[in-house]
Amino acid sequence: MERDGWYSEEWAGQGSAISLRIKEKLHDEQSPYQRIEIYETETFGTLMTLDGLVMVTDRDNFVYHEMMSHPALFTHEKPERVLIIGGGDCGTLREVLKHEEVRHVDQVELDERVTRVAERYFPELCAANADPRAHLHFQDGIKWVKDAPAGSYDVIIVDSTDPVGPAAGLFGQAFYADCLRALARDGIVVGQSESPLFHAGLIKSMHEALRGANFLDVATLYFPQCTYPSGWWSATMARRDTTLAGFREEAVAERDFATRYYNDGIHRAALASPEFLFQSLL
Ligand code: AG3
Repeated sequence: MERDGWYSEEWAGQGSAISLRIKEKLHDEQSPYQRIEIYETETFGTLMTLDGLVMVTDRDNFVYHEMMSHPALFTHEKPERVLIIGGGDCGTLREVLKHEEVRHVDQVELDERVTRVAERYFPELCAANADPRAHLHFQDGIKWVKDAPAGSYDVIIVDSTDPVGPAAGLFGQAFYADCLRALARDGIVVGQSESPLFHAGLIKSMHEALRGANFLDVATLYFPQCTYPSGWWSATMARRDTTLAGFREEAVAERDFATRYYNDGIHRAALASPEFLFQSLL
């Protein structure tokens, strides 16, 4: 919502909102799936919203995109084949492609317009799109995973919108069972899992659905995301055959690429569960 030079996303039932001061609106279109808007903010750079919900700002998207990719990729021993569901702004794809072990990435985004608009307004997030390892597909991710050959991915990243509308199926047990089948041995799925403060019930239901789909271990990563509901966000990982405890710490220390949020200490700290969630997730 735009009013008096401010863009606001209000959270029904939570009595709160995030507001950013806007310089100008740069783009507004209705795609076949959703309304895509781009604003130039005063202090957060460019902002993309989908159906009025904040997806990306220049200033803080690095936290989310790094936490959606590096913990899972540094936990897996050798992540070669990666699938990204959603992720149309390509920020997660860019982080994944920083890993030299990665040989092939399929990104399956429903709405091609999100990617085309991101290419124009977030060129730095799309900078790696021409990498020969990256394969962009514009279709339904749920169907893609259902049709994927068994054992065809090492890591599946679900970079989705909130669990409403077309994204709702990405949080359910049937989808996770398809992910389990599409993952190779020791494979990991990680999905954005909303706000620990506002949506603890969703995080709990994701844990149950992932365990119900036969994943051996499930763990949630917590991190700040100041432009998303409550300013506090999470990603939930699940692993087919082995535990999620431990990661390739030496590879993190010796990585030959830059990160701005993720490092080994953040990886360990992000896995620590706040007491109220720890109790409800047991
Ligand atoms: N994924 C969106 C997270 C949901 C944000 N929700 C909200 N603002 N109500 C973001 C895509 C980034 N690649």
